[in-house]
Amino acid sequence: MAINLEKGQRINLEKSNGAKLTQFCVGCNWGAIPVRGFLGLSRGSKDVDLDLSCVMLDAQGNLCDHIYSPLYRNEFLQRYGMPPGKLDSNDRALHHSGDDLKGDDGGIDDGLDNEIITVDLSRVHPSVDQIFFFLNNVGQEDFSQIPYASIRMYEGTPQRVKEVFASYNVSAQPQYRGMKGLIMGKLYRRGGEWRFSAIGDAYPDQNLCETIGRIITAYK
Ligand SMILES: [Ca+2]
Ligand SMILES: [Ca+2]
Repeated sequence: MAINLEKGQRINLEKSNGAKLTQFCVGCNWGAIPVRGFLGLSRGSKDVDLDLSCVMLDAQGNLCDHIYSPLYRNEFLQRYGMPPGKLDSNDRALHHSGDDLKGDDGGIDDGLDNEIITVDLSRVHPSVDQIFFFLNNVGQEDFSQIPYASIRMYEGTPQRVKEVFASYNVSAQPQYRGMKGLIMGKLYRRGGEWRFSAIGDAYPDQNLCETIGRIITAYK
């Protein structure tokens, strides 16, 4: 049974059969906003560009690696002192499937995640102590306007979900009005083992650099 994550919940990465979860996907599935015209007839949909990203901190809370879209302009990133975007962690333990700019067409759930980060905890560099996963909305909308958006951890591949370990629903709720950045949760080391903490804090951040700054200052 998949765990329905709740804000603040901490879980160890142990499956129901007692085995440890070490290779898995963190995926985000979301829909474009359906646009209705005259008499409620469908007029297509408005694209929604969410970005699933992660940053790695060392034991001192310093930023030591990152994964976010290479489509972010360097001039923009440099203003915040952030390096260029990339889809692989330096240790190759984490890989991003690529920037989806639209969401599911017509807001019709295809059941597949639009952006996925694959994780192999056995390959994470020893200096990485925490890995924060977060979501930013690049467009004008806030999370309350998106028909559905959820984040889940599962075994399998980006194309084929084998077993969902945990999931977290992040959209279409009144408390997300005005919110454009969501710190989903973090993987962290404790006593030589990896654990996961569901953070679930939403903020009116205008871009991912604001969210990264927030993680470094307030969550380390
Ligand atoms: Ca995106
Ligand atoms: Ca989808």
